Amino acid sequence: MSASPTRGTGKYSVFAIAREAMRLHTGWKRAWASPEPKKKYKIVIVGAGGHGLATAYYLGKNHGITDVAIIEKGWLGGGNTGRNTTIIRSNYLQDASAAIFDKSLKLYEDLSQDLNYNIMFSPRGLLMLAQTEHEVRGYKRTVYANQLQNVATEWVTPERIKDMLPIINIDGPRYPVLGGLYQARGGTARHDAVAWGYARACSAMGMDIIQTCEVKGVETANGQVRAVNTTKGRIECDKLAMIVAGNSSVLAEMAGFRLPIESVALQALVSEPIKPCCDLVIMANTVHGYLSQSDKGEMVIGGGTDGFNNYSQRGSWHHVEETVRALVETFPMLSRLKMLRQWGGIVDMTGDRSPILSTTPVGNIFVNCGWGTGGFKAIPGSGWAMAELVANGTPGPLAAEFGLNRFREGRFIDESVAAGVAH
Ligand code: FAD
Ligand code: PYC
Repeated sequence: MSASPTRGTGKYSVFAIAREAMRLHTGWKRAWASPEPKKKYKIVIVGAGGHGLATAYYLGKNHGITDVAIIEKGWLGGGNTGRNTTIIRSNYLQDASAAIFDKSLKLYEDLSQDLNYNIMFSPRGLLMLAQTEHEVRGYKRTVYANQLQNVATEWVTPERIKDMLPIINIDGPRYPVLGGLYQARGGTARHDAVAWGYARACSAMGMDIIQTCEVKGVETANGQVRAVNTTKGRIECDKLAMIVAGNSSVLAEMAGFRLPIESVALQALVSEPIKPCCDLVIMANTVHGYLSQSDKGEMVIGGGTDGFNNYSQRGSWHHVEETVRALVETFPMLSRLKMLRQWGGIVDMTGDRSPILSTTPVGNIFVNCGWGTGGFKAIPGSGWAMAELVANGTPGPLAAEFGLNRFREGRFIDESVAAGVAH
């Protein structure tokens, strides 16, 4: 079934399932290898979240570079990639954002086939509710901008919203629903599967994914990186890509430069499972809440970020209450649900709420961070653009606007409204 016992698993298919069924599923191979690090790699990527793994994948697929290690201090996908609420959309305002987020959405549409791994992409439709006049103006502006960007979104009336989603109360006394920004191609995917699918493909290409290996130091000389010092020893590299989300400032400090990033926890929670009642992804940004229903039937719910900077990867009681209280006027049925569990992830916020894909003051170090509360949807597009940047040493068209120099030059890409999550 596979060329090597530790690299790749052969093609997943109906025939493979049938064959394994015949031999009681004893023939499946591990989806990715777990090697010890080599002394040196051409490219070392720190962070085996979605963005790090996707960068590695497109380095191999688009640029033919496979001498790559992806180093992860915990387990792959165990950071924000495995902690998010999986919303995928591309209804951003600025042209540079629409380009990278829509590229990402297009890659998501075929990703299961491309990776030969079911990422459970579910383009069920995404609706952002307008509950103040200010939001009506803002979202209509986004619809017009999206038309110019060839991103299909539309303005929908409260009556159509009620038709689409019977559980909604559009006549709330404080925040009635005045309309919404709808993207039919938006939806969700299984977050772990995105990480696992990319990891399997990277491993099959011969790349090393090294888990439980923390980068503790970055060795530089003459403005170039030489090696990283890790809990599994020193690893040399020709180029280093730092893709560590909420830990980006910590890594940058090791290499001797600063990033305009603040780290803060974003929390989410799920309810007990119930019958299907919500086949859209809904964001209610005025009240700071959003929800969708998982395949298991749980209502997946999130709110705004914590109100203070922190590195906490856990939930807090008051957040459950605040978030559900905010949503109950518009979704009264939530008041009758038991909440099952909650968690948090450390998100990496920039001042303009747009990401950084950039060269750095150290010649051969590249950084990808600042996706903040919204980077799950960007994983394929970001990986594609970052691979181009790392392979060529200069950004391609998708990454060009997202360099660090924009903060020095005042060319902000303001997406604080489109981010859709209160910070
Ligand atoms: P991560 O997945 O965090 O990966 C970074 C990795 O780097 C981690 O695994 C970490 O362990 C590793 N690392 C850090 N330091 C070191 C070190 N020194 N050495 C080695 N490894 C290191 N986005 C959306 O688009 N839609 C959503 O619905 C959505 N909901 C969210 C809900 C929550 C509760 C949270 C927390 C985030 C949400 N996001 C959402 C944001 C999204 O999850 C992130 O933007 C995205 O997952 C970031 O991916 P990443 O690969 O950059 O980071
Ligand atoms: O970016 O769409 C988003 C999002 C929704 C919830 C958290 N982030």
